[in-house]
Amino acid sequence: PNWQTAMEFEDITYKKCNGVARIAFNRPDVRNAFRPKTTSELYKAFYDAQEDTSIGVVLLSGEGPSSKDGKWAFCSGGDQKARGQKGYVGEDGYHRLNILEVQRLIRFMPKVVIAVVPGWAVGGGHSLHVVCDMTLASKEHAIFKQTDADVTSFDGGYGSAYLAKMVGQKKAREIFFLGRNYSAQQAYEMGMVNAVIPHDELEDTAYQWAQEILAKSPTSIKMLKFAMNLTDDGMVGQQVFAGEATRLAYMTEEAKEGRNAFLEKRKPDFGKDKWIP
Ligand code: 1HA
Repeated sequence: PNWQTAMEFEDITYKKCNGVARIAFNRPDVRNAFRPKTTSELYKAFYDAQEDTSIGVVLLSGEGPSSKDGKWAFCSGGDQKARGQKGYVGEDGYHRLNILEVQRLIRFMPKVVIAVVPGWAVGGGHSLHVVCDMTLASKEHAIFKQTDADVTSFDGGYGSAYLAKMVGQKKAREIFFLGRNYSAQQAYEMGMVNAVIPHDELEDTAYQWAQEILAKSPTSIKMLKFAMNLTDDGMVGQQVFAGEATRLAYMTEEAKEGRNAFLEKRKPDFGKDKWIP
């Protein structure tokens, strides 16, 4: 793919090509840990991808390898050096947990987000792969690990509770309570990885998966994503799904009549035989 830079950032890269956006952490020397600057940039890139009508699939990955030791990372979670007394401190001095806003954008955006994991997916980085719609992992280098309980910065939302829906309660509790390393193959067998891909083919495979999705009907993909989210997201899930039902209703004759009648200050006439079974 002929990736073109979409926006310049410091902590991430953001590129686009043929309907696919690629957002990648770009702090390989700290295993792609995120600081508040990183999460703000992520939010801007994801929001741009959401609003761009030519984009249907977003790949989230990590640049690498590290210049220090050649190791790969997807993301190692919150930057522990940026952690103050009340949370992760931004350049403005405020303590933020805005990775959760990024998670919500990934979860609620009407496009498919694929985690492309070339190496470590740890702590809040592990939670990000969990919240993505699908995960592709490097056969040789991907390692999945939950350290939240080592550093007292725990994800009690999607990172844990949704993970349990994905891999089952016993496995999710093992992942969080023991914090062991799991290979791409083990993660695949647990049901939290869609495919284990040779490292050299990972990026091309992700692009290929994206192109397959892009050949589908956009409305179907969006409605299916929101349908599969619905029950786990409670009333918000219903709101997101129902919003799209409202949008479809706007496209009917009834909706036109309702709006026109109001604007023309008359009673609406929806017709006598429109109560379709
Ligand atoms: O869960 C949440 C949240 C939940 C709700 C709301 C907000 C949340 C916000 C954040 C989080 C979290 O992400 S909590 C979990 C935070 N992350 C960690 O505890 C992982 C820490 N890192 C590690 O365990 C390991 O580094 C590693 C398993 C990812 C990789 O190990 P490895 O290959 O042995 O490399 P290592 O030598 O440890 O690391 C390489 C360099 O990267 C080191 O720096 P150097 O000694 O070269 O100066 C290391 O300090 C740095 N580094 C790695 N991870 C982080 C990091 N520096 C800062 N923060 C990191 N997370």
